[in-house]
This record gives sequence, C-alpha cells and structure tokens, in this order.
Amino acid sequence: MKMTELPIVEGLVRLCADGWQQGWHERNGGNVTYRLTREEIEAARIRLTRLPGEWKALGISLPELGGEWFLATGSGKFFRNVPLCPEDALCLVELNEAGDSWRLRWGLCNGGKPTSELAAHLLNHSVRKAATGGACRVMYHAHPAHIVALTFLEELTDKAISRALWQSETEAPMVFPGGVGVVGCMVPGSMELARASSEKMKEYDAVVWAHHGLFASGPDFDTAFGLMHTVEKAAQVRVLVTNAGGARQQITDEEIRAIAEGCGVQIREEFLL
Ligand code: 2HA
Ligand code: ZN
Repeated sequence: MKMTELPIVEGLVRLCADGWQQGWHERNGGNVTYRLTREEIEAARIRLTRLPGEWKALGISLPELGGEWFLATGSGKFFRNVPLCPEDALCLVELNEAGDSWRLRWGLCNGGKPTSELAAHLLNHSVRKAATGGACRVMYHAHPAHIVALTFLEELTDKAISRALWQSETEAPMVFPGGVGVVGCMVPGSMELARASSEKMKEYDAVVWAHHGLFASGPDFDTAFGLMHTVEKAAQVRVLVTNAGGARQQITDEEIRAIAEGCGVQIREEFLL
C-alpha cells in the first residue's frame, strides 16, 4: 500500500476536493491539518521511503504535542490540485518531543513547506486536544464567501455572529449549540491571529476570522467539514435574506431553545435574550 492509499491521506484528499467544489478555496486559500493516532503513525512509518528532513524550529514551544505527527496541506499549494498530486500538495510532519521543532517525513515532493497557518493549526490542536480529552484531530480553515460577507454585516462579537447564524437556519443551533468565536481582522499567517484563535478555541470548536474565513475543528474529516458547511449555509441564508430586503420574521430565541432541547444539545444560553 502506498502512502496515498492510507485512509487518512484519502480522507484529507477528499476534503480538499470537496472544499474546492464548494468554492471555498480560491487560488491557495485555506489549509487543513490532521493529528495522527499512534496506530496511524505506525501505519505511515512503514510506508515511508525517504529519510526524514532536517529538524526546523517551529517558533513556538508546544510540549503537549511533543512526538505527534500531522498530515497537512503545503504552503502556497492549491486545493484544486490536491487530488492530482497529493505527494506534491500535502505533507506529513513530525514534531520533536519538546514540541518546538518539526521535520518532514513525506510529501512536498517538489519542495515547499507546511501551511503558512501551521502555528495557528498547532496552537489550536493543543487547545482542542485538551478541551476534548484528545478526541479532536482535524483543523480546517477555508474562505467561504457568505461567512466572510457576514463579518461585514454583523457586530464582530461571538454573541452577535452566533445568534445571527442560529436565527437563520434550524440546523445551526443543532450542529453548533456552543456558538462560534470571532476574532478581528488580522494578518493571515501571523502569530497574533494564531494566538487570538487559540484563545477562542478554548471555548469554541469553530472560530470566524473577520473578513477572512472560518477555522473549524472536529474529531474527523466529516465532522470538521460538516461544521464548516453548516456555518457557511446559515451565513448564506442570512446574506440571501438581507439581500432580499431583510427578514419579515426569524427563528426566535424561544424556538432556538426548543430546537436545542428537542435534539438534546446544550445551547449557550448567554447568547440568547
Ligand atoms: O492562503 O488561507 O490564511 C492560505 C490561507 C491563509
Ligand atoms: Zn485563509
């Protein structure tokens, strides 16, 4: 079996293809990382054909992720091209035990480096791993147009954006009853953006980056992709209705509570009136 036939590589390739189909990944927009299980590391290790790359400083120290391996999209690579040549567009990265350096184990066969948002991904992995007792494994960043549009229309607070999304589609309070975090407009790839996101990720499994996109996490590719898709769909409805002249009625706070209760999830009550 080749590296590209491993279920985790196939899963990542499929997510990239689906995200491209949705129109969320213009040019080299977006990035994904996946934190491997011990079994997946061993399955990958026996298929490696190259010597490991040189250790490179991460610029941050995350001992809680020491020894972990991550599958990632490459910096500057286009999602559109991932299925054509995963060996070029993706990479497998190993962290040292101190969690302050990484080295390449597979991929980027034509050169390059892991995603420009690697610091944000790893900080968020560290936070979500702790918040979910180790269950969270996927970090997915995309640029869906309606969620970006929403950040020009609504007040940039966790409460205002979460409530606007919940009010727009009954699926929203069911899929993200905890709401979404929001960070302001910051330089893409910066440590400032990485740190602000990871602060929000302590409480939320998705964070809206104002005027930029969304960062969604989950235990597997389906859940993280589904969260991205559901947040974007609710934002799309909100923007469609705004374009059509504004809502005549919307899902009320009482209805949001009833939806959450009906499907047995805990809504973040402080975001309702
Ligand atoms: O271009 O999406 O946030 C990759 C990005 C940076
Ligand atoms: Zn981006």
